Amino acid sequence: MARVASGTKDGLQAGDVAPVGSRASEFGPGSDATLGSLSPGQLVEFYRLMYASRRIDDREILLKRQQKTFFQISAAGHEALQVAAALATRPGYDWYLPYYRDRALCLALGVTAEEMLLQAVGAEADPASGGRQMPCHWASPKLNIVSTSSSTATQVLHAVGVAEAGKYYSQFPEAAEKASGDYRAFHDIRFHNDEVVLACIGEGSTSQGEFWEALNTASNRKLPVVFLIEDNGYAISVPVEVNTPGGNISRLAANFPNFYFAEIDGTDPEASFFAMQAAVEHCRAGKGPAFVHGHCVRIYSHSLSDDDKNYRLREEREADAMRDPLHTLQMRLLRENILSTSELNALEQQIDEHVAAAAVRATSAALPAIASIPRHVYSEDYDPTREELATEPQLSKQGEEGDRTMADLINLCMRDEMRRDPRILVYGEDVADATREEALKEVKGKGGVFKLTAGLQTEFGSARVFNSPLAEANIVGRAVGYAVRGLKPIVEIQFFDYIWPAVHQIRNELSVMRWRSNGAFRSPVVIRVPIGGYLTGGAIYHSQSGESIFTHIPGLRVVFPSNALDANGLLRTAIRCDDPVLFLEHKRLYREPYGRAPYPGPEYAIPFGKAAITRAGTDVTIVTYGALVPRALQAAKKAEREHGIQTEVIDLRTLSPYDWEAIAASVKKTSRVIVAYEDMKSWGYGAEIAARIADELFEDLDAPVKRVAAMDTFVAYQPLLEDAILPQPEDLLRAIVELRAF
Ligand SMILES: Cc1ncc(C[n+]2csc(CCOP(=O)(O)OP(=O)(O)O)c2C)c(N)n1
Ligand SMILES: [Mg+2]
Repeated sequence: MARVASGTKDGLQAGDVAPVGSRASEFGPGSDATLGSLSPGQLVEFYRLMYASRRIDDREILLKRQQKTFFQISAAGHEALQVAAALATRPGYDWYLPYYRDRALCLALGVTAEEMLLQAVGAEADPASGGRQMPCHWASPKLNIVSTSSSTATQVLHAVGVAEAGKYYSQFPEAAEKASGDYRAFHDIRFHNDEVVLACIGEGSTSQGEFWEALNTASNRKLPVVFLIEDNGYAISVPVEVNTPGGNISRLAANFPNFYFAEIDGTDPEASFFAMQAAVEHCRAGKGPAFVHGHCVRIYSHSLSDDDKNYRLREEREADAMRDPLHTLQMRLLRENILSTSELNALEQQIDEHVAAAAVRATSAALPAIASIPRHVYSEDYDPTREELATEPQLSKQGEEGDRTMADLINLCMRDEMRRDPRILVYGEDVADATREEALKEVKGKGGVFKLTAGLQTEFGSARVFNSPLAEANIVGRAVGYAVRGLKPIVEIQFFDYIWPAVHQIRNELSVMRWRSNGAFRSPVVIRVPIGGYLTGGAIYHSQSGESIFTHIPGLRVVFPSNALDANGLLRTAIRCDDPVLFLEHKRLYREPYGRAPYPGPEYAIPFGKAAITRAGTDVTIVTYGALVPRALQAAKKAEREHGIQTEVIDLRTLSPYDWEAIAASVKKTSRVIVAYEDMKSWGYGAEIAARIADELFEDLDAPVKRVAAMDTFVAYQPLLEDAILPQPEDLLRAIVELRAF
């Protein structure tokens, strides 16, 4: 008979719970199981891990009742499936994107009881988050457990990106080499050609679009991702039939190409282990992803904040209790004389004592210092605002280059950076020259709807520049996965108007990855987004602004250049830095005669947070950015010509961080200030700037702070309406004159 799982273990111990056997000995070379059944030693190993997981849950529940912890969610009923998933994979070699119910999985991978309880009490030494995340929000760089959030289903897209990153390094091993001077200095790359990624999710969460977006790409690209569906029949109080038409997720997923599928009793260690093992083998062999659907039970309520007696019948709860995998395995160990009662008691007692001791240590551990709160909002290693980053443009000697548009200089920046850094890849909707490469022998190629990525696929190949599915969360979620493994995705959202499906990933994942993992994981992605109106017919869905939604997100840098040279220099800083950057490109400025510049060479960079004084003046200050910069200049010229008013125009260039010193210096000089922005006036970006000026520069003001912005409505198609809705130079001129009169 075939032997089980030989030669796949790397000797890591499963957690620190009672050393009765170890995964290395029981599941490694020389294990004595036969295919389809686990050996007595392996069953004991399962029990040891499952029992320890349950006891940690119970200890946490006790601590919560004693008000020493603040939230509790358990793995009770899922333990067999989770332990099977851990034992069929290799921690520190394979990659893990678990969810909040995966205590037994993480315990079996090597997270210790004490580490779990440190998180539950919110201790400084909590290795997953330093007291920032709820219990069971896993992260372990050593074990390759990527930091997880509370959001349901976001993690499966990360898993896809993590798997793609592994394939990318296998194809381009030179990309894994360390480099200095940019973000690469801070990312150590590990990869294996046959690594597998495990993505876990509850059955309710499979309703999320992000789940289907992940299956799409994993299937299309034949990625080594095992999707483990932990189906306990409920999403809090909502039963499976509400989330899954027909009540069975396997039936719905069954037609995705390239998958290995298994539907099993997730309370049965053997069924779970052998399904997981076959799934992992399918993935390791490069045949594609796998879908393991395990039917579990939920022994406790959804969390300690829920009481399932309010919505489940007693018979149903009792039927679940009869299938409790911990009790059924315990009975089996006794019935089959694998352990005697006294051996079982000794094993359990040892674990009980171990967990109790861990709880004593965790509850007396130091708490995080208040002063530590801002740490890891942004990179502590690479400061993109530092003055030394600034360089002078290197104009070509012959001077034959001529002036280039903003679109040209953004494209050339990506080209130059891709030449120097093999970790950069570019994807999004329509960004490739042509997905069907053979077409490029005869046609010019697309290269983006605004042609910003034109020629990049042709120069760098389809592995580095490619089209994504038409799914914005897919674009950003995968990028998070790429970036946590040290790659640098530059992704394009085709229009700002369609960024909204990706906002969940941007707000809850991309921007907070570093802070929530206390610096252990980072996702420094560059998201390029064409934004704004003044298009004459752009209408509601091609004219939107909305930058303040994103400047309101800690952890995210927001850049908004107004001219070709700034776009080139700021994009370079965005690419080289170690923070996620939202790079907003005004569509109307892409090919305007205003702001064109010669190619500044491949090293031109501008630090973040440094405004440009685009026009000096003494009477009134306009603080602005983007397409309002040329409009403000027009108004300023007219104000001088017609009214003799000297207006200073400040182009912020980056919105988060922004250059407060430049604003303050100008306001102190002019004592009159207009904050001008293209977005709707109420709640817009300028509201914060205006509030801060009123707060900190009150003494310097001779007039109220004025905002010039769009009407509080949508942008209409008819140009007459569009003109009236968006702020125009005449509006600015009127405001300048009004302010001067104070
Ligand atoms: C995007 C999102 N929506 C809602 C929630 C609140 N929520 C947390 S868990 C949960 C139910 C998840 O059920 P399921 O996927 O079946 O996993 P289970 O908890 O049953 O293991 C809900 C609605 C959330 N965390 N994230
Ligand atoms: Mg569920």
